[in-house]
Amino acid sequence: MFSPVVLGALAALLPAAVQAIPSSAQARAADAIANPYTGYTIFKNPEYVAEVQAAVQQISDSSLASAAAGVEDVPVFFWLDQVAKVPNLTTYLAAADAEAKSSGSQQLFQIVVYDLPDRDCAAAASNGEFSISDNGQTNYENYIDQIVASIKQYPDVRVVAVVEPDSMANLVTNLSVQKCADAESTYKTCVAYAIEQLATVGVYMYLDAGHAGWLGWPANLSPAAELFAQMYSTTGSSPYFRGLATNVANYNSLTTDSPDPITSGDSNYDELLYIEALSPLLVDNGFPAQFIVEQARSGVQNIRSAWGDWCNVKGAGFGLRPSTDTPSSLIDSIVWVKPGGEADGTSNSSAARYDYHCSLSDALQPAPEAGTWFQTYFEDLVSGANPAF
Ligand code: RCB
Repeated sequence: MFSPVVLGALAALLPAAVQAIPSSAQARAADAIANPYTGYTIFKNPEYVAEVQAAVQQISDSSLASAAAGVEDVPVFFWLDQVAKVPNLTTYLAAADAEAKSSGSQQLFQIVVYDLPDRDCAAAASNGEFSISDNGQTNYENYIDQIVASIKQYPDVRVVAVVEPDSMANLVTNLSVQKCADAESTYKTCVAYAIEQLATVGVYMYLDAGHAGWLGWPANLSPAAELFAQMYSTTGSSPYFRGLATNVANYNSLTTDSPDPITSGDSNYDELLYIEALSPLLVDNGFPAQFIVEQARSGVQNIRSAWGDWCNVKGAGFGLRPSTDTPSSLIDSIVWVKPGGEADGTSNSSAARYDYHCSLSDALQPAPEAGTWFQTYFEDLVSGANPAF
């Protein structure tokens, strides 16, 4: 261990942004330039564990049931998709803190910050609880403040967050959709608020960056890099804003030798190629981003009719397990963000949040509301798991 004097001398060498870390996070400041996953055990999201346990009980085939039970051991992010879930976060952080104290191994908890007003502006299935026209920005700031207050109570539990899936990607490609154009400035203000506030309690953040088949198209790369770098600089270039998350809730492979036919025309046909293409553009714009990559449902490829299909895709299987053993130094970890088995959206065309993608021929039907348990889909993910459970 370094003495305080040596630490002080080291601190003088750190960039101003690192030195500017607020007091509650100071103890961990020296770690902020390293992979946040290194040296930590991921505390499993108790809600997903409970969902999987209940699902296993419903499976009569004993070999499928025992394979399904293996899913319980995989750490999956906790989605804070409503402000009412923040008290659960506090409960889980308390449990993680207790686990760290009893086991002696440092614990890390993974969350998704996902409650922007007019959320999911180009689709319907995941519309959220806040709207811009009805106090949305204030409600969102209150939501963030509650998360910050919760995390502040457990300074020894490290928190990693995926920030606002789809939000920035929609601002890159969907400003022709009125709801997205109307939300542009609010999204930026709210996401900046989230990043600045979560940095004060030492949360390591990865802003969502869509996937290879969205922002990885060559024409989308530069505008995406500029937007991400703008978010980085306007929020103070904090070391806690570690980088970007890709493939969240999507199905792309991390690497492949045989590109899926739907990727035809995009030289960035897998997530690693997308990251390697985006990274230098980010660096040119002043954002030395690191990445995490979702692989929860990427075990089976060549199952989609079009790359833009994202809802309950039939034939999907659980994919690579979370690991810091990754194919690139740009990638901090392979992660499971989407709780596989929870639906992406309902196929009921009369539901308020119906999105036509959920009735396409490559979508499993009938499907329940987004976020609710979809037992047959879960069982298919287990059957198709690659690697197998
Ligand atoms: C979201 O949907 C799709 O990407 C690109 O244009 C092309 N070419 C849902 O809304 C994503 O794949 C578009 O620029 C350009 O040369 C969320 O609810 C799809 O994933 C690009 O914008 C050139 O041949 C859901 O949570 C995304 C488009 C050429 C999320 O997905 C959708 O955009 C892409 O085509 C061809 C989960 O990931 C949003 O509009 C489609 O291939 C295409």
